Amino acid sequence: MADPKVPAAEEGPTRCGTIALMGAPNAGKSTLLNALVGSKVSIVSPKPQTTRTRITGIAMAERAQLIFLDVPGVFSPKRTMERAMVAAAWSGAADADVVVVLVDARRQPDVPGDDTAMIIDHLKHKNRKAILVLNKVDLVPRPTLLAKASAMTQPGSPFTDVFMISALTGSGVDDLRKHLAKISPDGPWLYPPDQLADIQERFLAAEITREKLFIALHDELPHALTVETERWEEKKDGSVRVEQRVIVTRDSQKPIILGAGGARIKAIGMASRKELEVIFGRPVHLFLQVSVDKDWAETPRHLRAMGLEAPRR
Ligand SMILES: Nc1nc2c(ncn2[C@@H]2O[C@H](COP(=O)(O)OP(=O)(O)OP(=O)(O)O)[C@@H](O)[C@H]2O)c(=O)[nH]1
Ligand SMILES: [Mg+2]
Repeated sequence: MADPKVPAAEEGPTRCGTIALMGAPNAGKSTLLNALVGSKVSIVSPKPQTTRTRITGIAMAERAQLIFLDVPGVFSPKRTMERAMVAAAWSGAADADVVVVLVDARRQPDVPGDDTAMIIDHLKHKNRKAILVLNKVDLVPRPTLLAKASAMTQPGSPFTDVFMISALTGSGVDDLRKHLAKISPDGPWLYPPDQLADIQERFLAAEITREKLFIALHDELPHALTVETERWEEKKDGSVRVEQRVIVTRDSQKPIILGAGGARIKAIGMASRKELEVIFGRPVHLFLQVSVDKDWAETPRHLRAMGLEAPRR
């Protein structure tokens, strides 16, 4: 039987909008995506540059289907993978009907050339309007927020509206979703109305393990690794056997990830498995291997596994 909460397309006119969630690294874009969709679709960590490719999450708001593109943060890229990440962020903006610029409200007033300023300059250059969303309001006193909102929406800014939210607590997220539904263009839904994401299971499973690694490891190590799902085997008993490889760039990084007697990789694997069982709703047998490939972040095959296009030289 159809879920009564899920609207049906034949009941009346429909709207469909694609919304890019842009912002500096660590602004809270993936936390916001998950809050808007109401489900864990994109990984989150306290480290900047967690999201490496475009992640699509879908939400229904009344008669509108909202297709959210969570993209990597915008920063000045140096390495090949970083350039591919920032290119994915700009292409998200190009493909969207609406651009939301998420700003960590604790951020100091605009320093020219910083990551958010780069996004604002890009929007101005493309003559595009956007919605400003000040995030992390749970950490900032209200007068500071108002001053920031006013400073960022002076004449000449690309912003048509300002929202103040906490993606973490959910404060203000409903109002933002309703507004986005209201301004979405008329059009048919592009996904079934009960679909929450457009991600392959194998990729999502690798992302969840990468999230646990990002949370457990420090300094540059998270940025030096990638995770790939190499085997995905459905078992007759309804469980799934997942084999993943963690690839690092240097021999010296391997023992850090393994930990004394393999304790760290075991804890990481257990945290990932537990979450995968919740996401996929069935038992998961997860096997992790660590190997070294100093060039993985420059190799098109590994970038593609992460959902990135290798940038042209
Ligand atoms: N206190 C507070 N923390 C938040 C809020 N939103 C996000 N965070 C935290 O900010 C950190 C970064 O969140 P992410 O959602 O990964 O940020 P992102 O913009 O997707 O980051 P990248 O993918 O690296 O570009 C995490 O530790 C979140 O828990 C918020 O509203 N309040
Ligand atoms: Mg992110």
